[in-house]
Amino acid sequence: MRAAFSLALTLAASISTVLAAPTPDSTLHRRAADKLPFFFPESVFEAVPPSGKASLGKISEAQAVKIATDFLAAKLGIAAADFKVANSFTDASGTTHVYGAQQTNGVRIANHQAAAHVQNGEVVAFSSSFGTSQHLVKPRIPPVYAKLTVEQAIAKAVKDTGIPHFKDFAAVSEYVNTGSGIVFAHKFQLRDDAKAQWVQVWVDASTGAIVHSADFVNKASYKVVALPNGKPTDGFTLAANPEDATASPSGWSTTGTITKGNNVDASRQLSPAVYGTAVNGTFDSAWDPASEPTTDANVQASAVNLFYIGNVMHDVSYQYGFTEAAGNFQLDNFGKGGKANDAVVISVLDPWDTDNADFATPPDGQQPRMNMYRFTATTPNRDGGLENLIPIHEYTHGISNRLTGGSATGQCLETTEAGGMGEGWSDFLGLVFTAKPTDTATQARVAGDYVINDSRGIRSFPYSTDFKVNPLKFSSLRTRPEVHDAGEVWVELLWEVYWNLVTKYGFSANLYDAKSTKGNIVALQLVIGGMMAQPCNPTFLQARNAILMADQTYYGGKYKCDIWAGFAKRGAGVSATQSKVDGFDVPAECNVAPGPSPLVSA
Ligand SMILES: *[C@@H]1O[C@H](CO)[C@@H](O)[C@H](O)[C@H]1NC(C)=O
Ligand SMILES: *[C@@H]1O[C@H](CO)[C@@H](O)[C@H](O)[C@H]1NC(C)=O
Ligand SMILES: [Ca+2]
Ligand SMILES: [Ca+2]
Ligand SMILES: [Zn+2]
Repeated sequence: MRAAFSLALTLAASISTVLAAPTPDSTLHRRAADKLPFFFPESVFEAVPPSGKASLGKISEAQAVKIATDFLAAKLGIAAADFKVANSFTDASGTTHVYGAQQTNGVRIANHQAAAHVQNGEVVAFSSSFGTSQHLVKPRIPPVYAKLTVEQAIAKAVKDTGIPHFKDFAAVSEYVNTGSGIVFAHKFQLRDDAKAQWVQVWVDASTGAIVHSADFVNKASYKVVALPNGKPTDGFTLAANPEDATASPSGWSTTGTITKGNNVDASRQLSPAVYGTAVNGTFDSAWDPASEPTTDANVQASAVNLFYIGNVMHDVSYQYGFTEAAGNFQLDNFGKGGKANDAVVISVLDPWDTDNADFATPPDGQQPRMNMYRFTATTPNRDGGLENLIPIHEYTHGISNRLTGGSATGQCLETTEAGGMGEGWSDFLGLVFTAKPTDTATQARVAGDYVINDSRGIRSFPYSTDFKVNPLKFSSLRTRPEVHDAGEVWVELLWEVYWNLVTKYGFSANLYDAKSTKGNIVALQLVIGGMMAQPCNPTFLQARNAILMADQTYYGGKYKCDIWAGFAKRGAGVSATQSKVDGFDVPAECNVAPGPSPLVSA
């Protein structure tokens, strides 16, 4: 379904946001920079001039692979059987790319890599890290002989590095060129999720020394409106190495140079597409508030910020159960279940609309699309992609749509109440992700105030547990048939629950730690857990009950009365009815301190 952020410009209250000063708090991960040996012989890369006799007939990929391997064997002075193809594919131009490595005695030499590229039946270019005239020394290749077993090598490497063995990857024995000769080695992986370290090592099978390594964790920094900040006017700061190794084991950017990766593909969709770019691992940006959003520098700032927000949403929601198997958004699922090939496409400053944003969520395995538009209330215009609550709102549509009724169907938030909650969850996560430790329950939290340059924002009321700031109750649904209007009611119900939990159990700035028992973390887990349990097209009261069920399954019912009290304060208590009659009561066992009605009407 397609869900829009929408401008509901019914402004009833005039309360300004009270924003806390930006805090230096960080939810980022830092990893020990272990310096492991790495050696890779210098590669040569050569174009091969066309012979002028190229066949124009179409050849099969298998034929192209044979042409490539025959060429490489001749060029590198090895038998064709001593080049082992690792993978090949044919691109849209009809060029077949063939990649592989040297092997001897049936054993691969890990860092003797070569590739050839075939078009019209001819090699047009090749590269190699061994065997050419520029690789002066032809190293002696020792026999296949291991003094140490794989187990002994693993034990030694774990002890030397302090990183646990990663058992999902079976050990393989390979030759490796160390720069001072070729050794026979055992190859395996070490991984420490908690510290976000994941390396592949080659251990000399005679000496037990680590002789070569590959670091799978990409290091990159992003100059963005770093969460929990919400607006470009809060400033752009460098989020250093924010990628979560559990949720994103191959990192965020596939190449490390553009805003395209396993979870998110963020570009301005011109032809060719304009991606945010990185130099030396830094996705820098120089946002200029005095220029239109479409200048090169401002498009870069937007693409980088949207790539960051989309990936944070992926990584954080993963901790709460929006995983591959649950139907999340990834290009590659690493064999962990669910359907792949559905990274979120983010259209930066999409030209087709203004003053809005939207997110289309097809079933698992099909790519969702987030369109971010320009807002036109000001000169220069403003970019929705820079007010973090807006892309968080949009991404959350993806989460709620996939999780409700299962990931195979995208038709479970269609009725007014269900669609309203869809909008509500989206604003709610926007508030949760931009919450600061100094926030208070009665503070007015506003959505969309930056993009329209109006401190009242785009909803009817600011969100607050104070009835004088936000008077909405369950029964308000009767007069709020539009989904965003209905959604505001749902946010208020959730916001009361959230603050009951935060007031009692505290606040954690680290949203990645889903096991924490701090109130905001518990609230997020209950809400996401509820999405998984609720029926297709739930009513408000059914969704409330699903949250109570999630409390039972995740926490053994620990927060039951905090949840009931929150819903009951705004009329969705025990005796609330489907015809939207308020009920301000909680179950008898939660009535520890009977007092006046909790409703203080404004
Ligand atoms: C990138 O790194 C190289 C090598 O360290 C350096 O020469 C270059 O100036 C750097 N570029 C930027 C933009 O930082
Ligand atoms: C935003 O609103 C303020 C206060 O109304 C006004 O002074 C300012 O010029 C506006 N900014 C833009 C860019 O329109
Ligand atoms: Ca998926
Ligand atoms: Ca669904
Ligand atoms: Zn929406």
